[in-house]
Amino acid sequence: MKVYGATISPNVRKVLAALEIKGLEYEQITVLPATKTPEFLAISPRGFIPAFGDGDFHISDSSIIIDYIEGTHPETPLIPSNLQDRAKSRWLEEYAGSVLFPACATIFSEVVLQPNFYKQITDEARVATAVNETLPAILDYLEDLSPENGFFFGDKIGLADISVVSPIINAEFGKFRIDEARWPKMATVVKRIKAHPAFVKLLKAEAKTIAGILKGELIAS
Ligand SMILES: N[C@@H](CCC(=O)N[C@@H](CS)C(=O)NCC(=O)O)C(=O)O
Repeated sequence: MKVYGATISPNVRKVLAALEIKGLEYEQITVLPATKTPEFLAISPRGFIPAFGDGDFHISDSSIIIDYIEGTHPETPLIPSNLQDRAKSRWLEEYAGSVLFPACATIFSEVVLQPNFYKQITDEARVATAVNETLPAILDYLEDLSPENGFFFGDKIGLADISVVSPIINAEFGKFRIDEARWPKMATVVKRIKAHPAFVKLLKAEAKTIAGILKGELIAS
């Protein structure tokens, strides 16, 4: 299996985490966001990362890729079998992708990419809105859903956990921290998910990429 994308992207990280948790072998091929070559557009028509290949089969979008992987490799399931938990897990993935990800991506882009990679001035007002207005409302909602122990749906890491943590990691690269006094369950579950061996491995590899970006180098992986 092949995953096309840059590891520092939250949506690519989601797919890599799913493969790591399932213990599957894969090849990661570096493709930057908004790549519009004919070859890449053929497998990801919007030029978005991640894209994915399994033999001759190609598809894009992290949710759809993980759904495919879950179907082809059902061992170590990432989605609960109980139908109501399954629906809630998918909802959290959707919420993380459509609401949490844009807020976290704003922080990452403005604080990390703009000054270090694009050599542009950080738009502090955009960052302040994300940190002081957008994210608190999101974290209030997620705090209510966060478990006291274990993961979002039981004692095994799954799709909801991967989906929620991946964008937060990017906000943290932009120096955002979850206030443990205000969102204690959320802060704890995020730490627990990041301590899973799959995330430990991925974040170790990403540390090099982030160090490169901070030095203004091209994204290496
Ligand atoms: N719903 C998509 C979103 C993918 C996405 O937004 N990818 C970003 C990088 S994190 C991208 O490739 N952006 C390119 C662009 O905006 O042109 C997924 O979950 O895979």
